[in-house]
Amino acid sequence: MTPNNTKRISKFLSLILRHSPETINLKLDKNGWANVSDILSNKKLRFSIEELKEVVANNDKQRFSFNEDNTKIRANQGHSIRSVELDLEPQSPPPFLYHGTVHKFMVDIKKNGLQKMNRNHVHLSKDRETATSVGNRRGKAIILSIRAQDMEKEGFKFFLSENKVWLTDLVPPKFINFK
Ligand code: HQG
Repeated sequence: MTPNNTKRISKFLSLILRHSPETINLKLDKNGWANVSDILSNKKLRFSIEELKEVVANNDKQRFSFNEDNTKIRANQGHSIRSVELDLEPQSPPPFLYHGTVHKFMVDIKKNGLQKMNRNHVHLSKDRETATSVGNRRGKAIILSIRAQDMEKEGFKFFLSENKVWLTDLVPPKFINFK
């Protein structure tokens, strides 16, 4: 498969598994799983099971997972569909986690903390490098460090997605080191 084809399928999967399954009349269960057969029979973008497996295996951020017998697939994180519940166990975070953002959001973040915005969680990275590439999607990255363990001590829950993105519901400003 060409890199272009791989990217097209990956973007299509993000669309239908994270945001708009209705685009192809796809049904997700409450944990975000879809039937592989329903995806393969869609009319918008045709690909084979072999191509789908290749995209999932080689995806740069490991965005998607199959169930044990490869009959179901879901996105590991990044959903905007409010009804999808990933059903992850809370995990203890490291002392610090990182979030890459850009200047234009800083006034709001200082006032309201990190919010989920359109997604189901605030996404945090375990290292500055990853946070930098997340922030750079939107301009010149500003990296915020988050006192994650202190948050946990105050009762905030953290989840680690299958592809190692840290997820939480809200980061109040008092846990963010702005400089
Ligand atoms: C910002 C990608 C104003 C926040 C990445 C971010 C990640 C606020 C944007 C994953 C705010 C939301 C998620 C507030 C947060 N006021 N702006 N109070 N709180 N923001 O895309 O973390 O390629 O939903 O800083 O790698 O950028 O899609 O979140 O800039 O893992 O797989 O609002 O998406 O992965 O943007 O990225 P997003 P994100 P994929």
